[in-house]
Amino acid sequence: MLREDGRKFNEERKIKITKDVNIYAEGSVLIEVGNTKVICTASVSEKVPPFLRGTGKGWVTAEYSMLPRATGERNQREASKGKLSGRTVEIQRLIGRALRSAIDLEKLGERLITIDCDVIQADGGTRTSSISGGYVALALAIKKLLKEGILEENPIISNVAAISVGKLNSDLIVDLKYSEDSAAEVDMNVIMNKKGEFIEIQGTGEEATFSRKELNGLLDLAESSINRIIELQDNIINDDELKIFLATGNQHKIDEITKIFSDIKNVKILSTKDGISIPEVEEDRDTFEGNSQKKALEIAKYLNMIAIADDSGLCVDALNGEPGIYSARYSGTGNDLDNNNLLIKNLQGKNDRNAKFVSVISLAKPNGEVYSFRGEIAGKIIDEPKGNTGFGYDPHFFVGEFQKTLAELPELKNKISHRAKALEKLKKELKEIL
Ligand code: ITT
Repeated sequence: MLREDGRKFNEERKIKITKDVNIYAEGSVLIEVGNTKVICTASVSEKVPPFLRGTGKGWVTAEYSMLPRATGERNQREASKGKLSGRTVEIQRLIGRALRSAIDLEKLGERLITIDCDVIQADGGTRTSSISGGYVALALAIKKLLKEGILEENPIISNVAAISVGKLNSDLIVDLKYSEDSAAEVDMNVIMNKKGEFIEIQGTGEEATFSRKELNGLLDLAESSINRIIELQDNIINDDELKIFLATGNQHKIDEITKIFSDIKNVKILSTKDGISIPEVEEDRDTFEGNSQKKALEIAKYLNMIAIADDSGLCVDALNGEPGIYSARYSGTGNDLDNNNLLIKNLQGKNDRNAKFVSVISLAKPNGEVYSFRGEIAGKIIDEPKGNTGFGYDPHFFVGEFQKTLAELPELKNKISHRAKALEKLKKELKEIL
């Protein structure tokens, strides 16, 4: 069944959220759901309603209105009537309740956030669009308060989004435009959070009824659609984050580097774990620097995104610096256990066990600029493996200062390792480079 605008039953209209549409409000968006357009602003005030004064708790409230020509025929402004309609009061209470559930009011502290939702064009779903857009405005305002240090702790509990569902000509459909809404037998607004919990369901049969089975079907439609809206909300809220792709196929490196980077604000590390696939880069240079730069540059150009790569390895004194840049392929199988066995075999009868791990991290921009940072850690190779964390040669790499191998130092490794040291240097320069 195709609907009058060609959509499938489970397809919401095209949703576009444009942020920062108002230079004064702490958070603002224009949300467009098909032809429905709503401006949502979030305004922060240090004054709370009287019932909260002195409690340390904050409040989130909402106001809703429609511009006179938001509809096919001009509506008189409620201001000129001097009275809010019952519909307006009901809708703004709903928006306020929904958005309050997104926030830990204690953590917000004694301040008031007012979400104003002004419909500039209505084609059904204005209250649900106000909630989905209002949440983004609210989250942007909170982000600003955190950035300015006015809030120390993030009070957001969860995204909140809403969509309409209904029954039209006995079919269950999602996101009703006005013409569908006015003909629908059943009409329902569903508000949910990111945890998949319901905040409110308003469902009515209009001269019709609906079965339990249909109710379940409607909620399923709403849930899928809300999940998509929440993903969109997050993309908009976080799109000032600089995305850096971590060009490695080594899952351990991804874990270590992502952790070490996690304290940098406004940078999001993406990797193959985010479903982005990258081509294999041949490591044919004869230094860590050369291979590291090659990996970063090729992937930065391929993805048209800033990329970082790590080329690392173990250099053992008694083996003239081997396995070095060949560390991953030392035994030829690419398997950690085989590499370790070969290393210990080649060290038999040798007393000098001094070794170092080297990591060269390179950051490359798609325009070909590249920056490299080297980190090293000294240790000794022991014959018997110890510990079961980390990867590669870690169980044989004994760190004198801690009398343990790197595989026995899960927390500490990310502070003392060659990789951590190279990344610390990169972090210091990051602002300058970008
Ligand atoms: P990518 O090239 O895809 O990043 P890779 O594992 O092939 O992954 P390298 O070419 O840089 O990476 O080889 C690094 C090898 O050096 C790695 O496979 C280990 O054998 C060893 N190595 C590097 N860092 C290590 C660490 O922190 N602990 C243990 N072994 C490490």
